[in-house]
Amino acid sequence: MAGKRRRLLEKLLERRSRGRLHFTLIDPDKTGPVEAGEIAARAAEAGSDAILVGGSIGVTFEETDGVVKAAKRSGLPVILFPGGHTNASRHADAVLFLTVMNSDNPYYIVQAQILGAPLALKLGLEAIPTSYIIVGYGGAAGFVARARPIPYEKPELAALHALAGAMMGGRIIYLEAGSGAPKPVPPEAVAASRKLVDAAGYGGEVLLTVGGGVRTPEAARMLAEAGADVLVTGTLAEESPGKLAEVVEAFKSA
Ligand code: 1GP
Repeated sequence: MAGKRRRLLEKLLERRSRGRLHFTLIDPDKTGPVEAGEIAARAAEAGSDAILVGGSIGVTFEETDGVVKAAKRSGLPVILFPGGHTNASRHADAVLFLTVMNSDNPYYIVQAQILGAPLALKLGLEAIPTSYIIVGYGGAAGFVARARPIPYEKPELAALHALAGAMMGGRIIYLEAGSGAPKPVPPEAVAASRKLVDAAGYGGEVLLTVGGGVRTPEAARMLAEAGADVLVTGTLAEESPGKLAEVVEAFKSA
């Protein structure tokens, strides 16, 4: 039985049982509320299932609040994707309560969570346990979180992180290439993670999520075929909004 604390997660898992999901990421440091509202509306039209709000650098409370409120008007659930414990807003539905599995810095492994927990409680945010795994390029997220990114050509290492993430209670297992990555997480890393997580019996309980550098329907299709449950795109909605629907469709229909 889904408790109050797991409302959105249960809804997403239930929706996943009927088909793959797509999330659109908006960074409040780069995008103001007006544009965020437009992006979220376009994302809803394109078939996105949720809006993620967050960024690695320079995001203020006010910016987060403004973007979350604007994104809510799309009717989609809005989930915080925090770069640190201060990225919070009471207007969001939930927060990816994430640990950076391959960080060297205790702040990103457990301290941000300890400092963020009372904020999530006070603001009434559902905390979705998330195992965040940075692969290859890593972008600002990888640099700021002091990750040791998993090499592109080592899918078995990504899979071990994914399995450990599921065993540690992660419900979103998030393979991240970094925003603007020159190439996405390799499908081999997704496939190896899918195989191991399923073999260990976590299949229906976790959402294997992948993001960073996905710009084409072909890339989206390959990640779907490799076994991803959720695709996240950010840059696409800002830079080539016309392509967003195509990418979402390719991912969902593969
Ligand atoms: C979400 O960081 C990504 O996982 C977003 O990446 O901006 O490259 O789509 P893009």
